[in-house]
Amino acid sequence: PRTVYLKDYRKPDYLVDSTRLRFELEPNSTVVTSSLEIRRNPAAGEGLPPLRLDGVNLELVSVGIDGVALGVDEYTCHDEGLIIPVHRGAFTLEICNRIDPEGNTSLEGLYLSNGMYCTQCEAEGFRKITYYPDRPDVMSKFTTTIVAPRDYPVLLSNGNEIARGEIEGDRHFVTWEDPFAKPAYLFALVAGRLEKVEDQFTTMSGRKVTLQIFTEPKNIGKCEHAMHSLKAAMRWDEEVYGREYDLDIFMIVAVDHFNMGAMENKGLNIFNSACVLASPETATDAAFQRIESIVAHEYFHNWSGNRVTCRDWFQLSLKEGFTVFRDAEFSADMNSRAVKRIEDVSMLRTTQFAEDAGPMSHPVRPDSYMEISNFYTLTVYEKGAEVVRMIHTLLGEEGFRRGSDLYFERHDGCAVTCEDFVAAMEDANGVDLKQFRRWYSQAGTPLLEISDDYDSAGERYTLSVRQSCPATPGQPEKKPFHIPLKLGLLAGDGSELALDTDGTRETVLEITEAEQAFVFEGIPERPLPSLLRGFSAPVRVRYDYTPAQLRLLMRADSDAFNRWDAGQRLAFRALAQLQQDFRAGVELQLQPELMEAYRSILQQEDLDPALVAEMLTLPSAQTLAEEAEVIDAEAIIAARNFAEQNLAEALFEDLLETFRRLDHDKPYRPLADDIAERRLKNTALAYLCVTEKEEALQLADTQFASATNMTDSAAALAALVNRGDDQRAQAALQSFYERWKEDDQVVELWLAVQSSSPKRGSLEAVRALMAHPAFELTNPNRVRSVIGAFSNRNFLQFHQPDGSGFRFLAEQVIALDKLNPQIAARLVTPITRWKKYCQGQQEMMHAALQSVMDSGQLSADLYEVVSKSLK
Ligand code: HT7
Ligand code: ZN
Repeated sequence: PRTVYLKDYRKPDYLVDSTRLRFELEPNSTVVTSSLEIRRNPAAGEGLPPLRLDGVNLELVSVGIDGVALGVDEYTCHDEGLIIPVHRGAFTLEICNRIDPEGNTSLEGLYLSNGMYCTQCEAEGFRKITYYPDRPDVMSKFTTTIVAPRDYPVLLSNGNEIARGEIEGDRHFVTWEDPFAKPAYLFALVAGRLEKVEDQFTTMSGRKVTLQIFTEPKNIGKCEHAMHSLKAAMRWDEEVYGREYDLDIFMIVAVDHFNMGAMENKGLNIFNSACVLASPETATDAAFQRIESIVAHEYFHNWSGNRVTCRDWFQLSLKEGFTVFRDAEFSADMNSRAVKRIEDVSMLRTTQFAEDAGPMSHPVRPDSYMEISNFYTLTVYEKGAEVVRMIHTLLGEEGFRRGSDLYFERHDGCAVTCEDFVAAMEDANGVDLKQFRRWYSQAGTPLLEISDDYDSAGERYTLSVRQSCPATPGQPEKKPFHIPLKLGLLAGDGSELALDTDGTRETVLEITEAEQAFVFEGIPERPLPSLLRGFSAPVRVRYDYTPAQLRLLMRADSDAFNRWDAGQRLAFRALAQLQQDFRAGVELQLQPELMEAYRSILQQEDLDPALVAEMLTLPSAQTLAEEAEVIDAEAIIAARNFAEQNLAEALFEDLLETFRRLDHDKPYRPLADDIAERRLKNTALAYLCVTEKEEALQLADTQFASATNMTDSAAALAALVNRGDDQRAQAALQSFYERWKEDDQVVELWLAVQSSSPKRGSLEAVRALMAHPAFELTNPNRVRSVIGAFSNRNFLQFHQPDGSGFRFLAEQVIALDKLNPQIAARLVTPITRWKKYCQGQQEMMHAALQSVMDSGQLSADLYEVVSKSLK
């Protein structure tokens, strides 16, 4: 596969003013007819170069210009598209081609999911539908006619319905017109036997918008939460960003086969069923919250992505980073702000930091790619959102809003760059973000090494900061970043010291140099710094806290995020010591300070229970692996199990008390307070069951038998599967499956609970699950629930010392690549990190990865990831 470079970007030679499409749907031979009004792009230069259209896996039927058919020698058709000589500055191009939706297992372009036709065009899927300039800077007005047998009663596309009728025989048609010019990646089509729920939203200017959610009939009872989330998101975007919805109708469709979470097609969002369907009986609190945030995310794209789109795919973070930031703020406003931040940062530190330190490390705005689908990454999305958050921190709420207003006003209807976004922020606020732009171009996670000095005679406190950033592929040297470091200073009694004569108690230091010192005057005692509050920048911070200082921060910091973070630091240290002792063959012992710190968390009844739950949770094995210089999987597992076991034993009575206090019968509501209580109760239950005491397992049994919502039911199931005897676990698994086998989302949960279980998710068990009728290699949700859960969340079983887990993953990736290259390229990630492992593991992982490379012709997706990781 060839590499595409950002530096090679050229404006499109031709523009497409209007796109008329007609689909005659048939499972194996859908006929697509297009009529494109094309003209030379005056901004692209002189002359009339040939027109180049993208097209992949298409059967060309005919090509015509202005009503005249072209002979086969009048154009060139090759594997990746069509080349047509041009003789006029403006013309209408007519193309007819055939496609095979049923044979399309890649889930890109037009495909069938359980008999329903649907599309996925981002990033480059439209070229699998018809020949077209498939690039985001070609924006066109689409009119789409869908013709299908009458037993596909629902026919949807973007925009507003403008015509429908019957066609001789048993067919009918519907025509849709989208008044907004859009790139082809936002095109969508759906056809099927679907039902809908409908509601209405009145926008801030008083327009009425029809809201519809379509699903297969059996799922129609699972749409209420998504509809509620959609209306909340629409209101929030009006209030916080002044953004109003622009069409008369907004539709969501749930599909079972989908490569990602959802897609923001104009006026017709398509969702992975798992990210939209929920009912209290079938979905956990985590699923409810995920749905709320994804529904909002896709809706927010209507402005940050659709009205203002990307010039090219290198700018992907322009829409994704900004939209993730917007959805995170929305979720924070709807739920607990601190807990949302903790969840997002833990995920970032574990997974994005690992990506940034691995073979696929790339800047938020990558410089090159072989396959763009590989760049829908944690870096582009999550780190991209952190970059936007830093701008927000530097400019403040109002300054940021001024910047976003200017950005939307300036670029409405255009395809633009990350540079345009930053420039709007600068221009609206009269600031210079020149150095800040390095966050877009330099990869890697910066490290801040912080030390301090206190001069008691002068009451002067000096904080010295040194920043560095490790080399990443293609970027050996890094220039200093512009880093906002939010901080406060605590007195010995935990109170917040004033940082200046105005009595300010929190400030944002702007770090711009490789080494820099900040002086605070009038500080009456040696302070304890609370650094990087709210995780104000995506960096690592090294500061030599004593355990007593960490305990003080845990107890007294006014910044809830840093209270949690102090606890994590304490746990990291204890776990690092345990790993070291394990390797040295020394008897393991848990530091009593950690035990006491955890006990005191449980006793703070005034804290948000969800925050208590987060604070009680030890860093995951994956997080410990990310933090380690060299990963020794065995030592990590031994240390973490030992710590968890000891905490559970020592705090048994406190945990029991917490569980009982929160174990009350309340009707289910997916609201923040109730979610928080369930979270703490189930965290306590999981700990209690770690002891495998009969008393604890009986609590899980009782909860499992009597739960009236999936959060409690799934938590009890996981406790029984992960702990205790086999008979009990099997009985729970069996009854759960019998009850829920008709429900796709619950079956996926059932599969994942087993494959991620250190105790029950052995490789043998995972292979057995793959042979279960519920497993389907062509369904990405099933693949993620079994193979993904095993290799990403079952640290113990995946890292078996004989390397069997790595070989299994390689084998599955090879098989999947033939069906769905995007999923194969994502799934292979765990074995691409081989360089960080200790020697034995490293060799086995490398061999597994090499076996993928040697297995024959790989897709471009998989080839890119594997070849870069083998280097
Ligand atoms: N913008 C959407 C991206 C997406 C996607 C990308 C590649 C392959 C399949 C895909 N499905 C959806 C999702 C989003 O960020 O909103
Ligand atoms: Zn998005």
